[in-house]
Amino acid sequence: MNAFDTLLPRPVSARSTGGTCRVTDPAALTDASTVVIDPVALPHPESYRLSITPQGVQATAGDAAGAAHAARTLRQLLGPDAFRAADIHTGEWTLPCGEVVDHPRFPWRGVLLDVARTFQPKAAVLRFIDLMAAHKLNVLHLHLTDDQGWRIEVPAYPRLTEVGAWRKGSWTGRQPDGDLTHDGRPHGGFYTTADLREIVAYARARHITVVPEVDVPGHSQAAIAAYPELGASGAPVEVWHAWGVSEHVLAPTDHVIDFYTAVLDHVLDVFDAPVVCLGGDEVPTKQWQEHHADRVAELGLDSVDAVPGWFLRTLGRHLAAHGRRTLGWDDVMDAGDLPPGVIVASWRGEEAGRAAALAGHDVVMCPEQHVYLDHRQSERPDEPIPVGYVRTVEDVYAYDPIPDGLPEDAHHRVLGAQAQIWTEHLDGPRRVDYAAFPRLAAFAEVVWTPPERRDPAGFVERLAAHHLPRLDALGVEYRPLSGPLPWQ
Ligand code: TNX
Repeated sequence: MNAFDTLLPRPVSARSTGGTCRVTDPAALTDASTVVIDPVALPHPESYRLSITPQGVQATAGDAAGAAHAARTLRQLLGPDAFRAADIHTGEWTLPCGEVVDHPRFPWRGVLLDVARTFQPKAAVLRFIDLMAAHKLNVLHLHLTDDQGWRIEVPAYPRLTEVGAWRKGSWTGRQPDGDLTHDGRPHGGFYTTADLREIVAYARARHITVVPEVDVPGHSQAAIAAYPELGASGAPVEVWHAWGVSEHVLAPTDHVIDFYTAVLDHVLDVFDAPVVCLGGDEVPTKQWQEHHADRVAELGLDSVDAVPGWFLRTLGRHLAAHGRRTLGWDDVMDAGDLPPGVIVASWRGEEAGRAAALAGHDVVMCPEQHVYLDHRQSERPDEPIPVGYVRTVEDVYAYDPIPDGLPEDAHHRVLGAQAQIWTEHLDGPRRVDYAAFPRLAAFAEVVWTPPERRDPAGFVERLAAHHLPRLDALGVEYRPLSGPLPWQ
């Protein structure tokens, strides 16, 4: 194995030329501002080239993101000590001599972090952004609202966070192990506008786009708890403390559209992403049947099943008027009549992604069978988070984002893939580490490395020998590949 084969994700091409290069100032070397930008020589987005000789390092990049990737690769080549927060390295810093030519396979290399079910403190989000950057991931999808919590401060509607950011829990004290249906603990938290601007700027400086999600018209009970007139039943509700899908959905009224339009105006002011996620997943229709049948007819909709599509089109038009695209979970395909610019997040398997791509939609592949990192990592009875499909690090590595059978002329519709970290059962940053790593390292290679360079056996070897020591140095509490598991 040559030294460059220890890199995650694996580069397009890398070869060792033997010998080493002495490094006097590793901090200067891993600073992207020292990389020469040459888009003519390196036209592919996010590309870079490294030439390391005993005389020194020549780093060239096609653009600023490529320069950041070059610096990240050099940091990996310096060894695990380069990932510590302070320099405790003894002896010389050296790099292996050789050549690297590299660029990513997909432009959307995403991770969803669910900060609604379990609030992740701002410092944890910033740390997570650094970890994403080290793995050359570039989209952070923040799931900011749900039945169990509203996490964005919206100055015009203070109750969204005064009320909607806090849930009581079903009893006081720690949730007993084994109860996977309720959150027993009181829980809450939210990001102020300044916090969110800071998160966006911090990510931007690392070439990571933060895609905000405001989930409508289901997964909205926390908003309804804050402002009951938003709800389809009109009844007062609490922020939900059960897991699953609440039947409390938004009312299909002009008032609700006006309210969410104002919320989105604030979101557009804070987030600079070209894409905003409006959710659209898992919407129970019972309350519309009971309370809004006349309104549904007045809107010219065939049935209550068409209401989620109406929300998405109406709010999506507002986003489009401000130059932003709508992302929606694949349930939005069911209602038909999906505007062409909508990007589909294919989560219920690969079929929706294939159908959406064939219908001319851009898609982000998020299949729960492959890339839901909240799902369990083994059949072991002591596996601490025993939900969902078993997905090992090897399973994640074996995933390919191009859906089976998608004709080649539609491949360009697949923008990339996204790993999901839902947090019903991840009660804080330590459990997020456990669920995310090292599976996210496998995922990073899936979305970066060309399929012909993928190598399952070599991946596990590189992971164990070289990448886990980097994660150790970073203080990441990943799931060990073998041996005792934490939280037993
Ligand atoms: C399905 S994926 C959900 C989430 C849950 C997740 C748990 C999607 C659009 N909806 O609300 O958190 O399963 O794995």
